[in-house]
Amino acid sequence: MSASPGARGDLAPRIDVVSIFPGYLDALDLSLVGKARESGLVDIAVHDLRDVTTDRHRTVDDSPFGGGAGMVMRPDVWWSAIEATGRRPARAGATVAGASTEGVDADPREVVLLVPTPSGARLTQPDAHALAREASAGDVRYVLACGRYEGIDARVTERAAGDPTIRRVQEFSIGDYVLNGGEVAALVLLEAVVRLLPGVLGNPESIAEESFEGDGILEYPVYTRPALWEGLAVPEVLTSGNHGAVERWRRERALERTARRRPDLLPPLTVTELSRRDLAALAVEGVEPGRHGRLIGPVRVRRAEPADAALVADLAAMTFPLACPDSATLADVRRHIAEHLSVQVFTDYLRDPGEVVLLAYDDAHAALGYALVHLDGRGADAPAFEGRLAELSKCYVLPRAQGTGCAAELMRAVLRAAADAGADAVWLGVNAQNVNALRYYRRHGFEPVGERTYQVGAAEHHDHVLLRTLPRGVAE
Ligand code: JB8
Repeated sequence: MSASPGARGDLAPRIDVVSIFPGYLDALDLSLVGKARESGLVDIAVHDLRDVTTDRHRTVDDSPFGGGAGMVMRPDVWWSAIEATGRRPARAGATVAGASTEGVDADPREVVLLVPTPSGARLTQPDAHALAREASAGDVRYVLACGRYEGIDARVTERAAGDPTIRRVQEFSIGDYVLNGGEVAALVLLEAVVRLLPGVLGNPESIAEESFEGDGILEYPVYTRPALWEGLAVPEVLTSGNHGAVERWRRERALERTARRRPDLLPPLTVTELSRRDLAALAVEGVEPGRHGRLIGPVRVRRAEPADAALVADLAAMTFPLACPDSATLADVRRHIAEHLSVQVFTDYLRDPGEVVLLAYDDAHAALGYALVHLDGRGADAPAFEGRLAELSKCYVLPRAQGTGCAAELMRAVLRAAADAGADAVWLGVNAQNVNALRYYRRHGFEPVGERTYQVGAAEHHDHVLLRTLPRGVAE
């Protein structure tokens, strides 16, 4: 039986790695990848780029056109090296690994050129699966081109992309940091892909349990003997023998970790694929389904900056109409937005040290809500109050974030900002028909103290005036 049943017979997945430091790739002799190579499950060859040079100094670089620091790798040298990998004969699978190459035809497979670079697209677990699947189909081989210095002359990938023997050029990055060259990134890609090749892992089921697999969340924490170590006990559920309870505990820890450490991984999870227990575990971390069924949170709040003016004006224009009573006309609402919620108006607020604009957001949504606090709240409609008064002029969240705890997070930040600025109380006006907003303010300690009229376009609306005192000298 062939170890790698490919479309072209028994060719093992092949990767040629080219580098000026082939020694970096010695690690490919070790461990799981080393064993996979020995048993013929994968055919990896490492080449020294300098082997294709013809000058006495074996030159691979030159100074950059347009000036600047450092050196650039020469396109002619790289192209020779890529072409040379095709003259290495294809090696069959497990049965003839390491056989003589004499009298064997050059490798017939199409090439995928893989180029590690900080400017490439981020390599993900789904990418690793796609490469492993493609590699085992048997009609493609890979060339991994490891650059150094300031990188490889850009015409190499351009030339490769236009070559009929090259299926694809894939420039990839392993993360947002800069290495001295592509070798370590190449090792990362190889390790991620080779372990997914058929027959490489002893127990392929173990893959499904790992981080980024299945629904793409982080893995739960793991424990082994001794059950008590350095005064630290293994979580009791794991020694209970109750498999259902173990499964639930692991799922909760995985969701908890993901919400805390990698909230960016949550958006693909939707309400339909989450159990009530899942949702409860996420709620503990401040993550709740929004109206659109996607998860929102953990919600963060920050001070908006002048650069956020357009973002805040958009939020204001989207949310204001929803807070108006049915009697408001579209023309009046539009006039109000144009006059009082424009980018210019918010730019002025954001530059004014007497105004605080807060933005609620989460990892996946640029903005979820905003609040505007006038630190000097002694305006015409202000209630009588002995002490320093701030006005909560605006406090809105997008409909999709309603019912997620976003508004509560925003209110906490509002009260903290007012208290930090020395206010003794915060007041606000709210449309008398906006029962949801009234309930929300009452829930956060605001009490009705009066009435006022509020102008929207040409129409006068009836507002309740609410007041909440702040605990003296405490920011929290
Ligand atoms: C020169 O950070 B990296 C990376 C850095 C590099 C080169 C390739 C990859 C070539 N510097 O992924």
